[in-house]
Amino acid sequence: MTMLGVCCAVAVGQASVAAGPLRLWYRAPATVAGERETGWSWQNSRAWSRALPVGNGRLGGMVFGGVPIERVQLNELSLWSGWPYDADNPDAARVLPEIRRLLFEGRYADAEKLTYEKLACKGPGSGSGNGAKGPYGSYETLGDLRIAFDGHEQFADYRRELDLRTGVASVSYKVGGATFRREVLSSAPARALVVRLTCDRPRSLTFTASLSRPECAVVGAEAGAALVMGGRLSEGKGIRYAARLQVAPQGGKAEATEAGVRVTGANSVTLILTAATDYRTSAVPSRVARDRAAAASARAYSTLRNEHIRDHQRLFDRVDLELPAAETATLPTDERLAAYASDKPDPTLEALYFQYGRYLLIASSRPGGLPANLQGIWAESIQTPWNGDYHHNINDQMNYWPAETTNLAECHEPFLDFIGSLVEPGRKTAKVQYGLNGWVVHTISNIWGYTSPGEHPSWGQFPAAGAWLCRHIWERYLFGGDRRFLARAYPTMRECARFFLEFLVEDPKTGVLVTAPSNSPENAFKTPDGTVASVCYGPTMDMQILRELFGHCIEAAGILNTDKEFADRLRSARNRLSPNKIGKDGRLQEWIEEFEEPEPGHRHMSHLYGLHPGYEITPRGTPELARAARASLERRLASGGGHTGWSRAWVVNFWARLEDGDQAYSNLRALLARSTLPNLFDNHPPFQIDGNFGGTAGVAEMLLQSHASTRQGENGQAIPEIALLPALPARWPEGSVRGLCARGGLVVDLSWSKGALTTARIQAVRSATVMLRCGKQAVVLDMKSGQAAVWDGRSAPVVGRAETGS
Ligand code: FUC
Repeated sequence: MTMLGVCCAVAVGQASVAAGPLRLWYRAPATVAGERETGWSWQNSRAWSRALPVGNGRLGGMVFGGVPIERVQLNELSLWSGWPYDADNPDAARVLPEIRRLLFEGRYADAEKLTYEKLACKGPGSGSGNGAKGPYGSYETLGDLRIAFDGHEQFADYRRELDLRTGVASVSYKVGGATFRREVLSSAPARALVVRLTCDRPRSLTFTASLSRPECAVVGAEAGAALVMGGRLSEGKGIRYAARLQVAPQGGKAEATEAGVRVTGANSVTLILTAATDYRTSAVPSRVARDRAAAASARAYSTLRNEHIRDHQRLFDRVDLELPAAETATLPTDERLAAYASDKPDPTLEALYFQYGRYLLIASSRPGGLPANLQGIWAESIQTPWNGDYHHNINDQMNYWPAETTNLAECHEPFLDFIGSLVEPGRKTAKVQYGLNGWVVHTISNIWGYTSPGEHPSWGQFPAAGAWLCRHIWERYLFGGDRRFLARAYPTMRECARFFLEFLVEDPKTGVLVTAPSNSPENAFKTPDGTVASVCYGPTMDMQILRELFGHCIEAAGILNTDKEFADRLRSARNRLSPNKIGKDGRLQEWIEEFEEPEPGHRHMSHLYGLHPGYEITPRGTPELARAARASLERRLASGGGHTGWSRAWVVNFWARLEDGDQAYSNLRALLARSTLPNLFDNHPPFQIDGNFGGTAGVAEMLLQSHASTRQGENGQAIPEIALLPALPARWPEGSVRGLCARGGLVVDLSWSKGALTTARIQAVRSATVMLRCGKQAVVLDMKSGQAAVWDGRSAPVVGRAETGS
């Protein structure tokens, strides 16, 4: 190992060769003959799974590219039915000791029965994922913009695409020798969705544009070729919303009636769509939509387009990934995916999928907004599957796995804000449900501050959810190093830890501290008397999560120079938490006892949390546990695990952390081949966006890791380890990546050839001492803020002043 100082200037920012085309494209519109639109259904239509998403973090559009009728299905991220309601159960705290006694006596079925009767939420909860008409509510479609073109029944030379580099969806086709072109974008700076229609033959654009929604919608026409749609959800008790369409033709005429805006004989047309709700604001939605439309309409389309692209590229262009091209790379995306599923290699499709996850995060999660939900911001019907809510037992956390590592820290913010917003309702839930201080949230939340347990304890009694969410605060701090952010967010972590200090209870048999009652998401076990139960105490995942939360709080208190006594209490509780256990068969145990599993291939692999996203199990730091985690993973997969999209994506991350690139790769392949829809949306089924984000995170994890540390020197100082290409698969012998982020404030560019690192460039945004690791080689670098290092994985690295820009 070598310790290096500054010796020269190092050029950075020139690692990547030209990037491959980052486009999804198709030869046919996203329509399926004879299929009815869903309106209310839990499923998305097949056509919708072919449409292409645009979004500005708030306003989403699914572009079908239809001819003669274009349909852009619309969403606004705060458009939820339901309302805030008190679901905390006043009976719960009283029965808590009894439930615990039953659990500790091994009477799991009885404990579960009592939990169902007395500890579950009051009222309908999430309505088993059918909450649209109840208080829990559902994320809902905003409706549809339709553009019906006159005389376009016959068309030729059709193509539609989504360009990930610009965030512009486009459609082109010919009718009778004239070429028609559409572009659709959702602009963050303009806060509007914009459709641009052109034709190379003058006065050829004649169409009717209309707005509709399956329910709760009144549509009216206004002067200036505008349509306004609005209403109030939940039978007049819920949210108010408005959408506005403003149509500006160049040449020709436009006139609005309730049936739509009729445009005749235009040369080109710009349609501006804006929307707003009164969620947490007193502003009137129709006025907000009108003001935004007025501001956007005052700008030329070319200006709107340029501003949108600049804004999008500021985020998107931070990362490039180059992988070997394949023959099928030139095919339309649906055909390419089909070829891939029939075993054709296509690494650039994997790179496209990686970048698509980044695209989707940029389009669905922007500062000031709500976080990306189960479907990001794209949902076709009134009753979105699982209410399109926030599930905190894997799903919304997975949404944000790629945020920091793939250089999109800003996109993490809505999630961090959302976590903070749970503290107040969660404090009440802690008091009512358990009679305790601090705050708690369970498996699910809506936008109304729902923190109570779910209606079925088998999945809904997961009190460690908030502690899992808190790791995102700590991760933000590790990547960003912003002490002020930590000071602001620390109380959320501390109050969460406070709850657990009080909630933890001693297992009378062993004296360890455990959570009770809880579940190991959403798995079941066979109790000693043969019945199947889910409610348990001290599941491995809870213990891993709490070791982490307490550790992070202790560190944060040290950094902020506060709460010394509290940190001491956390330290002693942490040491008493039930440890990871390895079962007789060599697997990591999921529960405190070695139970038989009725479903050994269960999609959740919660006890592997310590391997990923946690840090406590690493191949070099805890080899025995890493072997046990591997054995658990192998058994899960051999029994059919990884069958939902997000589950498969998690498996990619597990293998990456186990530094097995080929296994990570074959599961990435399975994710694309078996759990991906024609528009590259993840297919749970149905569509659920977590798998997209988990897949993107998995690819980043294969190329760069920064969660582990090595102890060095006489006093065993922990040095963060930056692992370069820790899980590079044989199928990616050549390649390069630019702009990935490592904890500690490092930005990393890598290129490799014949499966070996050729150059790594590491820029330090903050001063840091780190160990670079590549295979068996390791060097310690002492880097100052603004410096860069170049290393080939063999010789001594060169550290110098970073010369950014090539
Ligand atoms: C979790 C998972 C399900 C689904 C739901 C939205 O509860 O167990 O598979 O993803 O969230």
